[in-house]
Amino acid sequence: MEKLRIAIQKSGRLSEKSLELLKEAGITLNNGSRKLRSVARFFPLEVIYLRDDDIPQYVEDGVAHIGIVGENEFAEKGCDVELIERLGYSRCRLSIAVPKAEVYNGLEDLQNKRIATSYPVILEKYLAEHGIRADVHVLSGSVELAPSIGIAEAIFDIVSSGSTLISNGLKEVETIMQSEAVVIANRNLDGEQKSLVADLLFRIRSVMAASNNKYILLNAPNENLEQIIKVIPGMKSPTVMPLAGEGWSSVHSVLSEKTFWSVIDRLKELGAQGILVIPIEKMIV
Ligand code: PRT
Ligand code: ZN
Repeated sequence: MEKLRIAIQKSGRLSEKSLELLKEAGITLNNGSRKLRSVARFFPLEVIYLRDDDIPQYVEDGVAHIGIVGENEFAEKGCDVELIERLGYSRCRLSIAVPKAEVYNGLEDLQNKRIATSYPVILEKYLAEHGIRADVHVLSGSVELAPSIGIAEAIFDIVSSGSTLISNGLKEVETIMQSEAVVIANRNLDGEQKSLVADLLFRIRSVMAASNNKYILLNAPNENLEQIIKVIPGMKSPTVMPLAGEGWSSVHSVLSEKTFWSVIDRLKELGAQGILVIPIEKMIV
């Protein structure tokens, strides 16, 4: 049987989470990421480990059928591949920053300035769209040092917490894109490869849905039962069972992480008691 080939980052910010995601999807690899490739047990999958910069091209060329990469690399490389899933981890943004002491009133201030970056394609496209002519200076690393050593007046780089900017005396002035880990796929997969991708995505989505949701159990006073059920609609509708003690019911449901705290507050107002919240291992969506 043919194996699906997936490219993931060899070592870096995406590696650990990507391997963990495969593991939670029931895919055990026969060796660690120190190797160049490994073969999965229990699923016809082969993993190849690459630098993240190279992944879009390998997927376009079909050397790997799919890959996990930062959306920023996907956008920068401009390869003809399809973005098939967003994974929600390794989130960051790509922003323009200038020295802290500089007065900044808007994009016009960047006119004819020199901007250092490792992401020239994304930056040039943005500047062109906004009618700004600047000198884009490509650096492969340590971009945030550029202003202090006098090789650029501004930078365009990845920002996460923002502490790297602060420690280099810079301030973020424009956010150009948001990024997260994404799955990209070759555009010319055959039927068997497509069906393996669909199987893998199904597992990945079940893992993601489980981590985005919690199982909740609570005791509800019958007089507020209807309102409580409205607050926690669940996957279909909540399970409701009478309690031995009169006037109370036990309610079981699934809650989204996003609305979690506001729902809990509302449930308490409605007199819910004994609220238990339990992590979900897998959720078949
Ligand atoms: O060796 P290889 O080429 O594979 O790896 P790499 O060094 O190019 O990439 P790596 O491992 O650093 O990052 C991989 C991907 O993680 C990036 O392409 C982004 O999609 C994502 N990501 C998420 C980040 C960050 N967060 C991040 N904080 N990538 C880089 N950073 C760097 C940033 O460049 C800056 O120097 O962290 C610093 C900023 O962090 P804060 O928290 O101080 O703002
Ligand atoms: Zn890289």
